[in-house]
Amino acid sequence: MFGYKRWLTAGLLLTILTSAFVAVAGETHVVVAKGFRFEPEEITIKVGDTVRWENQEKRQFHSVLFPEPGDSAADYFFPGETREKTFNQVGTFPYVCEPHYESHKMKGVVTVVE
Ligand SMILES: [Cu+2]
Repeated sequence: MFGYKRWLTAGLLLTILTSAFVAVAGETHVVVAKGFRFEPEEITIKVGDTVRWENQEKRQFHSVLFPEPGDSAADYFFPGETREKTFNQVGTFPYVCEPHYESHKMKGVVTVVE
């Protein structure tokens, strides 16, 4: 007779638990690429957070290159485009804009804490 109430309660609990899980899944932090700089150049985030690089130039491409296998030096992103990376380990992770490191010292660092 009250079966549906249990079902609704279960659904409500599931919704709450799912919301909690999403909340701990991590935040997204924006770093802007503009004027041959990353802004902010240094960012501190928590484990599980994501950094999203947004190219806000008028007509200049950039890249986000971490010194690790799998990152392509030629992965340029253009005005209006973004790149994202999720960090699941504590540490300090420097990166460069590969085509503009020599000429403009275009670089940044992501610090990941517990
Ligand atoms: Cu660049």
